[in-house]
Amino acid sequence: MNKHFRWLLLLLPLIALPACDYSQQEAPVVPRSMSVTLKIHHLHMLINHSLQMAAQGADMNLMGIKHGPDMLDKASDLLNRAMSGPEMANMHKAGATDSALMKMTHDLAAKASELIVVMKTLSPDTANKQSYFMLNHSIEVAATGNTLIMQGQQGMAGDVDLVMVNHGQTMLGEASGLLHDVEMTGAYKDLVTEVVSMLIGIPEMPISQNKSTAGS
Ligand SMILES: [Cu+2]
Repeated sequence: MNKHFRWLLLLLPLIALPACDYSQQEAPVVPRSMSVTLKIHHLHMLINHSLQMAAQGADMNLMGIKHGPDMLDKASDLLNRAMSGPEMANMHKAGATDSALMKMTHDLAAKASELIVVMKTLSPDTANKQSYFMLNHSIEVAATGNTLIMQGQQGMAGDVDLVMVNHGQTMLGEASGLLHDVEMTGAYKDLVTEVVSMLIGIPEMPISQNKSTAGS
């Protein structure tokens, strides 16, 4: 056996050890100075990801791909986990209930879960499939744009932050362009339009809010 390869085998358990240890630890203690706004923005990003998964699941339902329902269930699970987990409960216990951003996040989650319920009813028999594909793509694009902007706003990556924010804005523009081009009218389009307009509005930036919300 090659000498170096033997060394590698010996080292493997050592490399794995810290990872195992970490998984048995309690959740990391959140510093008191952590911005509540930043935490809500991250929960908001999880909602965005849930919407991205849901849009893909809805497309799969329309195409009759068997993973569609599973994907939509996972999207619902993630949404519930983000909104009903101990992290959100702790923020509410600490009195972070009244902020505009908290309200917006709850409104978005409620509307997203309403949309996912309807997405679960889509099937290859659904009429106007092309319009549904465009609407689902609009959701996906808007959710991605929203996340890019919030990540760029965190000020973690110097001059790249602006690239993130700018591209996020481009994607939000793309999402509303897609909506505009969909000729189909009705409940599904209305619901998608409401979710997309919520994703276009991001009222508070973590950086500018850090001072006012720190320690709360
Ligand atoms: Cu909340």
